[in-house]
Formats: sequence, structure tokens, C-alpha cells
Amino acid sequence: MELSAFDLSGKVALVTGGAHGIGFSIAEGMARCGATICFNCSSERSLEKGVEAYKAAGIDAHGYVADVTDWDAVSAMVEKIKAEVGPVDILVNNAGIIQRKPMLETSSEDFERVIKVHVVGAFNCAKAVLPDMIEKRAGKIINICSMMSELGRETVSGYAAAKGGLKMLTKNIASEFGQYNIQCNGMGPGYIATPQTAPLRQRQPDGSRSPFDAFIISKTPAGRWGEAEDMVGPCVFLASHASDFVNGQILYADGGILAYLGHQPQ
Ligand code: NAP
Ligand code: GCO
Repeated sequence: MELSAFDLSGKVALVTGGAHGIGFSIAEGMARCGATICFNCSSERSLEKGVEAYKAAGIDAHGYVADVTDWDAVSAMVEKIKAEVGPVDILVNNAGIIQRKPMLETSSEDFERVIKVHVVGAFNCAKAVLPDMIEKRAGKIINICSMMSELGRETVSGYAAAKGGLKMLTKNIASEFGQYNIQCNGMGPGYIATPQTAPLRQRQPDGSRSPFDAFIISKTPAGRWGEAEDMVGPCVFLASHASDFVNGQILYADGGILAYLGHQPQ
């Protein structure tokens, strides 16, 4: 194998929810490895900010507003990308939301919305890009999973159900389309410092860590929150020829959380 196995030159990558946070960093990293970047988000305001951020990073990205839960919008976006940029070679299903509420206070509508964004959204985007991947006999789909693909915790019933579902959708896409040289894998971030987790990291009035923040640090063998940049290497690997015989796996980039029982009593 040569270093060029990681080269993404000539590839068109669509990163959903790529206007900021983890999606932006993954897209930025893939651009550095040669890919042409397309991203979407849910509002014009976010699109403008995203386009500016890519410009500031020296990346000529193609941005679109499209709600991943809306099949017509996703299908129209993928057609537009095909006409303007080319067929999608790499899809990163990253768009996501979270609601933190005890299960008994969660409405079925709220629960359903979280499932819809993560699971139906990933299904819609994969379904829209798969026909061209099948025709090319090549394609990479990366689903952004979570610690909650494996673990539960209080207040995130919808999110855990969604990320567990996304893990199984990953395995199913791998099973159904592996015959066409299409690989679908998941990348599971640990606890990463992005706007999504900002409420969990809010400092106490005296400047010290909140109990949840300290809890996460103690559960993470690396002893820190992850940065969005930490997610780039695993995703570039899963997007590149270096992973052509890796299919249906979830690669966790969590600083060791899932391997660790927790601090032994002192
Ligand atoms: P973020 O900063 O909140 O970014 C989420 C992105 O998803 C935003 O660009 C948002 O669009 C987009 N989005 C949400 N709903 C959408 C919809 N219906 N249609 C289209 N786009 C939509 O979150 P993040 O922390 O970077 O997380 C990115 C992914 O990683 C999520 O799937 C999340 O669950 C997962 N994850 C995060 C962590 C963590 O610790 N941060 C850990 C594990 C997994 P707008 O810009 O328009 O709002
Ligand atoms: C939470 C967090 C997590 C992370 C992430 C973990 O409330 O516990 O938001 O769910 O965002 O998905 O990998």
C-alpha cells in the first residue's frame, strides 16, 4: 500500500450538516486530502455562515439548504450536485440534533423528530446517492454514530434510539450494496467540544468544571473532551481506498471511553 491510498483527489464528498462542528471539520480534512466538498444545512443563515467559514479556510465548497428528513428536498439537492459538481462519491451522514429530557417528559413528537433526522435523514441521503455509486461500482458512505450507539444514559432516549438505529442501518447498507464495491461504515465520536455539547460544558460561576463535564473527563482515558479535528483521520480512512475491504463496521474515536470501566474506588 502507498500513501496515495488515502488521497481523495477527484472525489466529490457530500457532508450533511457540514456548516459547522464535526461536519465542517470532516469536510475541511477531506478537502485537504483532495476532495471537492458539498455540504448542506437546515437554514439560509447557517448556509451563509458555513460558506464564509469554508472561504476563510481556503476551500471552495458548494453549500445547499436541504432538510435531510424531506425526501424531495434531498433528492433535488443530490440532482443539483450531480449537475453542478458531479455524482457523489463519498457521503457523510453527519446532520443531527439532540434533545435532553427525561423520557417521561419527552413527547412522542419530539422522540420521532430525533429519530427522523438521524435515521430517516441518513436513509434518504444514502438512497439518493446509491444509484450513481452502483453505476460507478464504487462508493463510500460514512454514518456519524455516537457513544449512544452502544450506551444509554438518562435524558437521551430519542438520541440513543436514533444512534442505535443508525448503527444497524450502516450494517444493512453494507450488506445490501457491498456487492457493488460500496462500503458503508460508521464513525462514532466520543464526547466532542462542539455547539451540540456546549450546554454540558458550561463552566460553574467560580470557573470550575460542571459535574457532567468532570464526569466525562473521568470516563475518558485520554482525560479530555475530543476536538472536531480528532474526527478527521478516521473519516478520511473510511472515505479512502485504504478501507476498501472494511464494510459495516463502526470505528469509535472516543479517547477510549468504550474500553473503560471507570475509575476504581480510591
Ligand atoms: P452541530 O454543531 O449541532 O451540527 C449539526 C449539523 O446538523 C448542523 O449543521 C445542522 O444544521 C445540521 N442539521 C440538523 N438537523 C438537520 C436537518 N434536518 N437537515 C439538515 N441539516 C440538519 O453538531 P455536532 O456536534 O457537530 O454533531 C454532528 C454529528 O455528530 C451529529 O450527528 C451528532 O449527533 C454527532 N455526534 C456529536 C458528538 C459530540 O460530542 N458533539 C458526539 C457523537 C456524535 P444547521 O447548521 O442549519 O443548524
Ligand atoms: C449527551 C451528549 C452525547 C454526545 C455524543 C456522544 O447528551 O450525552 O450529547 O450524546 O453528543 O453523541 O458520543
